[in-house]
Amino acid sequence: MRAREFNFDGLVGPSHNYAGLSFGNVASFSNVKSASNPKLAALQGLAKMRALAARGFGQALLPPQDRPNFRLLRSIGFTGSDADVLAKAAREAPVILACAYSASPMWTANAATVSPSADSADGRTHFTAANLNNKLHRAFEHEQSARSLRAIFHDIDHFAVHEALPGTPAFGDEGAANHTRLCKDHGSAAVEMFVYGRTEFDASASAPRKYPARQTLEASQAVARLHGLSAERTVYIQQNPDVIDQGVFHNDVIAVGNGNVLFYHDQAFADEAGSLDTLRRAMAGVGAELNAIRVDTGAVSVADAVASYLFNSQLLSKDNGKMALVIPQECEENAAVAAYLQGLVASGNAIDELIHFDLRQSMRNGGGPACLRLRVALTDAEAAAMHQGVVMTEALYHTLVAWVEKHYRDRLDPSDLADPALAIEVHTALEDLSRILGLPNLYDF
Ligand code: SUG
Repeated sequence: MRAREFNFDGLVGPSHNYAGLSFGNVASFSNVKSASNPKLAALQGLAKMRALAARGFGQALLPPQDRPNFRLLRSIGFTGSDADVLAKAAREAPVILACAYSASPMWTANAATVSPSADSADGRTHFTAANLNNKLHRAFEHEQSARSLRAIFHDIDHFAVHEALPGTPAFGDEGAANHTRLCKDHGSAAVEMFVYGRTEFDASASAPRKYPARQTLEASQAVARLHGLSAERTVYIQQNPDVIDQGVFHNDVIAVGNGNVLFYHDQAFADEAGSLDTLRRAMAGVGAELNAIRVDTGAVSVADAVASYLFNSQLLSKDNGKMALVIPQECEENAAVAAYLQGLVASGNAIDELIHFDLRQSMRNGGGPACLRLRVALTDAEAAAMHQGVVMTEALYHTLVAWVEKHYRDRLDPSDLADPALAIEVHTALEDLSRILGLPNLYDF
């Protein structure tokens, strides 16, 4: 069946800030406590959505989440009015206050894992909200992620939204950031490739030593089971623990796939040859031939890949049968990466175009173009069955720009998180947003 891929970009929330919360994510750690610009961050994200929608790519958005998370703050003993809670948390536990305020749901590649109807046993599109249990500031996102997905994909004849896996280390799940579909075209059955960083119940398996491996094999297997994927079309690949220790905290920082193309760094996987071989054999079963575009360390080092986010790009299928690579501006500014990309586009292989965006505000927290989007391949009937108010149009773009201009600050310093007015501003903005998107029950407030 014909299907079209929609990218659901995370609309950056009004509390976007740099709190250095993600150990193992180089950018997050490097920019800790610098001032952020939430307004600019949201506008940069909207500009990307608008441009890709204007090009005819399926584009929609996922809304930001309510912040601060008062439930979290109250559950750990902060009491009194909202203002009291904020004042006490700012004084006694400023890092936890930053966690409660994080705008991290903007990185929707981590919202869920998605298996389109062509891949699942019951012919529905399946979503499993990711528990993100490796980081406190992300570990409570899944409740609203599941709620938002259910609000948008409410038709249970077409869609199934699963709750997050149990939030325990054995089931560390980071969603689509470690998941790729490889297929002939978006509407046909695909090989679903799950990349994991460690195995909970195999003490002999290798694992990173310095930074955490956020995704476990056990979590990937559980998601595949929930989605009713067939064993022959499901492949589990171990990420190279050494690159996790160099700042590759998700597979989408070192590899990206689309259609039959896997664009990857030669150090991405623990066993490169074995992984490709497994993929090739599984893909033969769906009548697709793997086009592996390998980037050698000699051309782009792991450090350059992490600094430029070359692989945290979007690979988008175009009508001419080729693909565009959507990259952050940092790729153009890195000499090795820029030279590599020139050669790639000239090579006559699948990627014939580069589209770059200034996403600096998100990048400074380790979030590039691919982090900012959740892919959902939908048939025409499924696309018609989802809530239409989140689909990016020129009109929605302008409405949201005006909404951002009205509600967002253009500077947030770490100390601003103690300002009780900020909590009220965020709340007011989200009330307004749920009306704009036509989703009155989007939030639990
Ligand atoms: O989980 N950064 C996010 C970036 C997520 C990127 N997503 C993908 N690669 N798909 C993370 O590390 C930083 C927040 C802070 O430090 O304030 C943060 O959460």
